[in-house]
Amino acid sequence: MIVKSLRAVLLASTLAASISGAPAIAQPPPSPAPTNAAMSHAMPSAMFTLRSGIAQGKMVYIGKGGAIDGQVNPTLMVHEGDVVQITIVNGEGAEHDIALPELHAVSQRVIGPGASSTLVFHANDIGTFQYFCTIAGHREAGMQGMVRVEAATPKEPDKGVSISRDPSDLPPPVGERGPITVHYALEAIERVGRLDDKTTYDFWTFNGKIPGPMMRVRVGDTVVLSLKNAENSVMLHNIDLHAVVGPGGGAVLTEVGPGEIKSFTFKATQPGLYVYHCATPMVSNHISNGMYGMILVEPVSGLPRVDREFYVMQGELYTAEPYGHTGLQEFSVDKMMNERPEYFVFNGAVGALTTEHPLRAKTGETIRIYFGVGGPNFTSSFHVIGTIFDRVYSSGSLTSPPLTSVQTTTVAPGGATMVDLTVPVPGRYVLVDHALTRMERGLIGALIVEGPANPDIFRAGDGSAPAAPMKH
Ligand SMILES: [Cu+2]
Repeated sequence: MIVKSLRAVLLASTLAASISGAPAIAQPPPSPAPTNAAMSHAMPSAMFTLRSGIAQGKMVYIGKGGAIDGQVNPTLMVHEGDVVQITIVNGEGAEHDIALPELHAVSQRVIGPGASSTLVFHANDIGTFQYFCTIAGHREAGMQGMVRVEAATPKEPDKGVSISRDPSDLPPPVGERGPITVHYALEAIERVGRLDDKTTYDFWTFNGKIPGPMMRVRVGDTVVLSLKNAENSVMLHNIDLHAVVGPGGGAVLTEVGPGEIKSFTFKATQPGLYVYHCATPMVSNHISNGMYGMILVEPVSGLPRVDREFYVMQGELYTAEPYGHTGLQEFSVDKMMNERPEYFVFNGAVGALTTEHPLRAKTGETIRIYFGVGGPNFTSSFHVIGTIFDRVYSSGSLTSPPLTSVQTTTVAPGGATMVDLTVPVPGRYVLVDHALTRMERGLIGALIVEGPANPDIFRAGDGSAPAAPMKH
């Protein structure tokens, strides 16, 4: 009778996989259990262990480990598509097995305390399926439960780590002091990060963020700069600083392979706001992938004080798939050679300065933005919608008098500008490159200004027509 019922199950189990678990001292079934070669290679994505035992006077399966630990005849929750592995352990000594005939799966019998056996099946259909012991009378005595297969939750694409530097992450003013020696340690880090919601990219960075760290010294300072290339990098990297007077701006002296570290020393001879970047060939590729930042060399007397300072850089990315593609975007050398970027970004990623790190200030505060273009190729027409720059230190020159009352300022690739503004009216102001098509490719930032309304300067009309129509 036992043999007959087991045979019935086995005959029905055309896809059954019966894999003995260690220590497997299970007695072989009366006829060989069919195996599925493909199945035996599949890695289980849901695993359960059930121990036979007695509970409330009944013969049962008891969950062992995980969410089912200690539960009597637990319901095993899995997802559609899971490769499910169930191990049965003989807990009390009587002969048992476990079978799911509807899923064409049955284990070997376990005989004697501690014996175990494992079955594996694919949960291909959504629904509820009975498991039970096929030994005569055991199911009726209590050894039965359910496997519930639920719809698979769609896998969220990997969002990636943030590579966007917070624009308020910059050093404080140098202050009143004479020239000193300043040490900076940079590290070239290649990392997959968030380019957009649902889009990632294999960025190359200085210190893991875009832009790289802002350095801030005084004219006359001596800078000792070390560049390490991370152990797990694939590429060579270096650094070329536009504040440096010397061959390659330091690039040759700092070329480092993975795991290497090199340093060089330079004197900050001229005040200004300067871009730095990696200059390893193909240079434009290294820059586009995120290897740019700025160094501010303050004049002897320092800069006029302001209430808030921000650090923003613009760049563009050349990806194989169009803007908006979901998943990992690959670099496209063809698009780069044709100067056809898919993405334009402030601080490395779409949304970096809107959802992630918007700029924040209060009405009437003096606001300064250190703005640079990493590029590598596109000039920015930098503008903050709804404001006028009080002062623009064009081309990052801090020794020339600033332009005043400027709407939009041109910033070259590998160039910078320092702009001062005040915002008397509260609201959300938008940072753009006024080549506004680029807004549709990710180039947008937000300056959120809080404070009392200022109707003298800005207010809504009452809907009536003007008393004196405009004459031409
Ligand atoms: Cu590089």
